[in-house]
Amino acid sequence: MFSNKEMFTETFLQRLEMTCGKSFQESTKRDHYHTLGIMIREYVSSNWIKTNESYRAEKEKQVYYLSIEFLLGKLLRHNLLNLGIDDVVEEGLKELGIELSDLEEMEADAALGNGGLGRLAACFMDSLATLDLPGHGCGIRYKHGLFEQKIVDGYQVELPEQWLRHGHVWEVRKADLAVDVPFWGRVEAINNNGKLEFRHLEAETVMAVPYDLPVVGYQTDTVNTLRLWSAETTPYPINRDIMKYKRDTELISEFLYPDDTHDEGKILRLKQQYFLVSASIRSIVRSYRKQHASLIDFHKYVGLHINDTHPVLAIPELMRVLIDEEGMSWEDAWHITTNTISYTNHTTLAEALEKWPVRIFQPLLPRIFMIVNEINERFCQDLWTQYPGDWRKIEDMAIIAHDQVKMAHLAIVGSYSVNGVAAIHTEILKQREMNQFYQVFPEKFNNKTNGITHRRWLIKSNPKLTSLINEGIGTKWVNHPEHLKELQFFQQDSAFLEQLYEIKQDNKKSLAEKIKAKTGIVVDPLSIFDVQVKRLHAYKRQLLNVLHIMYLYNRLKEDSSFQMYPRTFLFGAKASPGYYYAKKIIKLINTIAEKINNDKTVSDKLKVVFLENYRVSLAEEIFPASDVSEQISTASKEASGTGNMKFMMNGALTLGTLDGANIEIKEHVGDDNIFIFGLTAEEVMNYYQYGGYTSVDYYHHDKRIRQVVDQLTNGYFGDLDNEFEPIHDSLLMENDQYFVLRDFSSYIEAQREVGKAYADQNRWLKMSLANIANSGFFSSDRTIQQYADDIWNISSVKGKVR
Ligand code: 26V
Repeated sequence: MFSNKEMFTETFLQRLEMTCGKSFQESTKRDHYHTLGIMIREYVSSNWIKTNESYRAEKEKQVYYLSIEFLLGKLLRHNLLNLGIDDVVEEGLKELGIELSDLEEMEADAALGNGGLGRLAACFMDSLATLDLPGHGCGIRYKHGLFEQKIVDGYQVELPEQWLRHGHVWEVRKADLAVDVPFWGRVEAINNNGKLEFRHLEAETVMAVPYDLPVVGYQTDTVNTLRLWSAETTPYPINRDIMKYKRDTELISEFLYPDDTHDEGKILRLKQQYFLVSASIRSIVRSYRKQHASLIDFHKYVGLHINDTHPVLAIPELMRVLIDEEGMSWEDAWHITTNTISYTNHTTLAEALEKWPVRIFQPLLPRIFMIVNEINERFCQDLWTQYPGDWRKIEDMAIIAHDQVKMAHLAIVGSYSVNGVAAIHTEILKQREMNQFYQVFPEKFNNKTNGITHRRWLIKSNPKLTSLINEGIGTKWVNHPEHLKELQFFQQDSAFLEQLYEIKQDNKKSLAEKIKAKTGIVVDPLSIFDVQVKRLHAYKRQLLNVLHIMYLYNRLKEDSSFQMYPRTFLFGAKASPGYYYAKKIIKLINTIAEKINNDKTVSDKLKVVFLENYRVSLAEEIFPASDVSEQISTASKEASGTGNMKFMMNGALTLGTLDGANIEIKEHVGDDNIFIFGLTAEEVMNYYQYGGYTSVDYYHHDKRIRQVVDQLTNGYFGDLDNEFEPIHDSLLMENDQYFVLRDFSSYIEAQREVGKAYADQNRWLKMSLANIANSGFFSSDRTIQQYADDIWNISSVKGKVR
């Protein structure tokens, strides 16, 4: 049906009538979108079935990527591109007077994630299928993804996200494959001929129903599966209060990351985690059992990867299945489990490391708690043998201590591989945060620097740049992105550089139009587009960026001879609903934007725009239109960053600290093609360890700092009832935990260099080209190949399949 334009239009019209029950004349864009989606899914389904059949026939080892987040975004154009039918479809639709881009507008972003961690999982799905690797995703089908952000009077307002309102055309509900997941109740031990057996009684059972999404690889027949679980009531609940049971059950897959500041939210979060792993493992084991008589070789055929600690209950859950359901000994079960599970750490921030109070964990998951307890006791015994008498060490490293279950400790002890997501992050894990574990299990630790799929973040989102690259170096880079390096041949080619310039300008104009339409603000595409888009967090230091803008504004107002290249500062960020400080920063950005954008005396130099509701689909419009990539986290805090890679691949230059993957970006582009400033991770960690930083000194000794900090509270940007006092206090009273003032002067300096470099267009274009040319390393294809080779031990099934 997609082999040529005519066949496509004919089938499309037929299907439209069949699926929507309307004539073409009556039909809407939504009907067209829906019909096209169904056609594509149908087209994919025979390869989907074949892929699964061949995996079974070949008994290929399968890897399951367990993640509480999958930030997929839109799938229509992505699927068309991967299937290689985007041109046929686009042209066919045109014949019918339909614009493909209009249909894309109909699709809601699948926003089942908060930020980098969830988007990484989505990029990995794409790379696994494209590299013909037998790897699948397991997640939760949240009814409401990440909230929709509105800015009202400068403040963030959260609305429930409604991606399922019109259905999700890519999913297939598989009600016959539902599994039961038990909560609460009690465990009874029975002596069966001298062998202790455990039964979980009086549990409240939830039915997990899978919804499968096909994961289509690029130019390959491989179609993997992303299985998202939805919580439903079982047909025969034993419960007294049926309404409460229904509410409690459906709540499990209702929202992504409910607020967990209170116990009720905490229980729900833990329920979600067990729901995900238990449903996934039950269904994996069920299909495994159809192929294998026993589970004794399970680890040879199945890998379970846990994306951060959220799915770490996979460890005790697999133990439970092997012991309670398969009747294995603890030792056999432990051997299998610790050869099945691998774990990625995504942060060293203490407040983000998960711990669960025993008072919540034990009653909710009584059997799982017993198993975690046993794992802990055996681990502590081992430590005692290795470090006899060292109570302190055992207390520090225990999985359960002070009535808390430490999920990261469980993850390290119960898995065979622990990886960080950028070289420096892994070093910090090994040498600092997880050093005690590194000493016990050095062989487990390894690095896998993150990557992004160039198919979405370059080919799909920046078609003009893609064409230019193809004209220059052919298309080999599409399958082997390291070939982007060949673009360096054009360093001296002024015609090529000129085209690169034109493309960036076109992309900036499109974004400028969008900004005008959305906000009414007019921005000049000839100004530098200086962009910071990412979750809002103190450690990412959006505040440093804002203070610098205030500084520029002050200079412009006070010194008529002050020279600067015109700039447009763009922000996009969601603040977690309970994160008070982060919300203040959003209000601050909007407050200074209001004043600056309405001041005619600076309007040819400075604009500030906060883009509402930052999400995958908006990101795809921003990266191609950016000149400067703000990666200004406090060194040592950003595990990797992946936005930095998306900017680079689209020719934006990084202005950043020596943190996360910025360091590797610098190594790949060279020192001359990046702007680095600020403290090193080493210096930051030394300050934390030994003290020596007094933010107030910087305030007193640098009048640029004094001026902007004072302006937070003196009404300069409008009289706002001490609105920004908490920010002011974080800098001066709480000694500026993220070293904003410490790095301020160095940042101003680096920003000045950016302006100077941009003013020399030829120099800038060469730098930009060097960034694109060296971005191949940051393709998630490279990352996933490393996971496949070094951690999972799986290989391409190309040729082996069918
Ligand atoms: C979560 C939270 C939640 C509670 C408030 C504080 C806080 C701070 C950080 C986090 C992050 C959790 C893990 C995470 O999302 N890590 C991100 O993973 C990306 C993919 O590996 C990586 O590029 C980012 O640097 C890292 O922050």
